[in-house]
Amino acid sequence: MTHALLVIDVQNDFCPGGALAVAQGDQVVAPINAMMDAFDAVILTQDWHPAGHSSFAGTHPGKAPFELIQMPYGPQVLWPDHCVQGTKGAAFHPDLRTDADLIIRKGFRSDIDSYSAFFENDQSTPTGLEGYLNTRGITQLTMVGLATDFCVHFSAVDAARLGFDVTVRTAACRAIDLDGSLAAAETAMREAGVTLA
Ligand code: VGL
Ligand code: ZN
Repeated sequence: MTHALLVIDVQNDFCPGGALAVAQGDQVVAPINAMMDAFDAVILTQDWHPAGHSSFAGTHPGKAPFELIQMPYGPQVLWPDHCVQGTKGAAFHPDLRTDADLIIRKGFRSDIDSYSAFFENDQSTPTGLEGYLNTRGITQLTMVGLATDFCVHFSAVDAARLGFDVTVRTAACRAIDLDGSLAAAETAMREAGVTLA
């Protein structure tokens, strides 16, 4: 059994002072760092958008952050512009250990967002992570990071559907919690067979 820790989007823009700050987002850093040595592999994800990304409210004149729009692939929340490639906001929190095996970037296509570390928001364009995990014989995944109700949630559900044994360690996650999104995410994860611990 090969067990990986998947650390989702622990980046400056999701921490206090960042463009899309998650309350207490920085508080996940210490517990995540302390967990890393217990795993066979550590993988970090990095939200990595080009300027003018279609998920940014600033890209849509007259639209405000957190409004919902319809994209060809379905509904999309508009976010404050965040995690622009190469900026300080896109960098990992300065205290996060980055001695990981793999860093996988997502959200780099202008016209599609990617919450999940496995598939973009059309639920069909792969990031390549599944192949990496399978090639390395990784069958168990523990997930931590930001945000519980978006990128952790969609990554966990996709991983469970792909047949991985998935646990989300909620003490090392924090949520955006938009209109009940945290409760909905917890229900969806449990229904997909994810263990919340
Ligand atoms: C995320 C919204 C937009 C996340 C990323 O990491 O949960 N949320 N981009
Ligand atoms: Zn994003």
